[in-house]
Formats: sequence, C-alpha cells, structure tokens
Amino acid sequence: MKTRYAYIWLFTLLTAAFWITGCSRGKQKPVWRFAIEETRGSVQDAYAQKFKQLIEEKSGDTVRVKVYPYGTLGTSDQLSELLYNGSLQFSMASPGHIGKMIPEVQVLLLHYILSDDPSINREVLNSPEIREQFDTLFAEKGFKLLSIFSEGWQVWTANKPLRSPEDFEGVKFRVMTSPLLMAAYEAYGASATPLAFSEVYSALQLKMVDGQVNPVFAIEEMSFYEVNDYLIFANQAQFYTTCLVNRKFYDKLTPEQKVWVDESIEELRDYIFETQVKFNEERLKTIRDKNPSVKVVYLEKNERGVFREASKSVRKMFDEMAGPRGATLLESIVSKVEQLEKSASQ
Ligand code: 6CS
Repeated sequence: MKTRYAYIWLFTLLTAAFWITGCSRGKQKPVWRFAIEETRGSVQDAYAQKFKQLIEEKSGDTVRVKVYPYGTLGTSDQLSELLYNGSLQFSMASPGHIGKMIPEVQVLLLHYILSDDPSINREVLNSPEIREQFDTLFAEKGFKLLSIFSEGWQVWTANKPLRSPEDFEGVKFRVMTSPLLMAAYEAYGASATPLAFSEVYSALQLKMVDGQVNPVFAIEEMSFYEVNDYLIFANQAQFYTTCLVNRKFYDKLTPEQKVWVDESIEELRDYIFETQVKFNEERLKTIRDKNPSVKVVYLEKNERGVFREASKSVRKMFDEMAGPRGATLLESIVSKVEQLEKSASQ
C-alpha cells in the first residue's frame, strides 16, 4: 500500500515537472492523461481509445491522449484524487466508488429505479433537466461531467443460484466501496463487503467473499468465472459510470479545444452504447467456452418482484445519505422513466 502511495506521489511530481518544463518552453506536444478503472479490452478502454483517436484526429495530431488502464496508477478512489489535483486531466469515476465523495450520485446504484429498457435509461440520463443536476454536483467538487453511460446489466456471481433473499442469507458479497451498495445487499440478507476491483479475484479465491456483482464483460476480463460458477441475471440495475475532466483544466482550454472535447464526447454516445451490448454478448459466450460448468440463471418476473420489494427500504437510506438534492434527483429520474415508458407503450 505504501509503495502504491509513493508511486502516486511520484507520478504527481513527474507530471508537475513535465508541465513546468515542457509547457513553459512551449515545445512539447501537450499530453492529456486519461485514466480508466478497467483493464485493456474493457468497455471503459474502448471509450478511452476512441476518445484518444477522435481528439488526435480533430487536433491534427497536435495533442496526444495517453490512456492509463487499471492497475497502472491506483484504485478508483486514487484516480479521483489524481483527477482532483490535476495530475490527470480525464478519468472515469464509477458512482459505486465516487459516491463516497458525492453521495447524490449513488442514485445510479439504486435497484429497480430505472427502466428495464436500457435505451429509455439512456434518454433519461441524458435529458437536460437530469444532466443539469448531475453537472452541478460534479462541478462543486472540481470536476466537469462529460458523460454518464451504461456498461451493461449488473450480474451476480456466486457458487449457488441466488433466486430469493433467503438465498442471500449468510452470503459474503463483494460490492464497490459506496455505503449505499452495502445497504442494498444487506437489504437482501447478504453480508456486504466493500473492496477495490483489484482485490475481488483473490477474495473470491480465498473464500473471503462468496460472490460479487459486475457486468458480464468485467466477469470475463477479471476471470471471476474461474472462481464462481453461477451467473445470475436479476436485472436490478445496470452498471453506470461517469467520464470526468478536471474542471480547471477544461476551463483553460481554448474554444477550439473545447469543441474537440465536446464533439468527441457526443460522437462517443452511440458508439459506447453499441459497444457495451456487443462486449457483454460476446464475453458471455467466451465465459461459457472457457468454463463449461458455468450456469447462467435468469430470474423470473415474480422472483425479481421479491427483490424489488426488498430494495425499497434502501431508498429511505439514500434520502438520508444524499439529502434534499439527492431526493430531488431521484424524483426527477423516476418521473422521467415513467413518462418515457408511458410514451413508448402508446
Ligand atoms: O466493480 C468494480 O469495482 C468495477 N467494475 C467495473 C465494471 N468497472 C470499474 C469498477 O471499479
């Protein structure tokens, strides 16, 4: 752990030195540093690589984007610190981790709040009235929110089927580090254990935890299917992440550079939606090929209904943790989902 902190400090110092020497001489091509919370080949990597390609093209190769995959700089919490202090210019920040710093964004972790239809959710989370609320919350912490996007359904993995809250009794279940996620799984009867992403595989292997939750592509990428042989789809929530830029850095960009960033983010919207669908479908096949003893369970409507009921108590906790602005955000999301579902059914 000490080594990790020392490395982060060293990275910060080297970055500062680079900017002071390189930029003051005005000779170096600027490097925009972009950290992701996942490894190469992941959904976040696809996003960052496409962003790199678009920025480098739009800038006529006058700007370089360097992508740092998970494991090269630190945990999600450490990436947020580096983004905050300006050592990184861009970073992914999942609500399951950054929710400790901005409690209101934990709204994206609540179960059975959004629609079963991911394209409706996409519209909801991109609607101006909801984006405005998120934008303010991130801006107050020194970040500019560039996008919120889904990485697919959150799928439970364990060594037994989890079809009811009774099945969760006594199950040690790994969650991301947000307190709301702990409450969400404790409401189902599990004993929730917050851990960094990098620690999950060994925790499962050493039986410190019995199960965890992540999208299919991440279950494949992190090899969780080697240590858990049930994949359970309860469609309780999708995995959402946010793409952030350091606000001071963005504010100092030239109008032209801001256009490159804004246009690239806009162009990434459809690309990443389609990419995550493709990755999750393909990787489910890969998991089945690599571990034929994996069993995939899709919960029935009535089984999901039981979890839906159990999840309701967590909304009160969210109100307590996230206060009035969190409550307003939740209300806006729920009513927008209702409105869009209604018009889709007409
Ligand atoms: O479970 C986690 O901690 C991580 N899961 C994904 C899919 N992305 C980043 C996050 O940190």
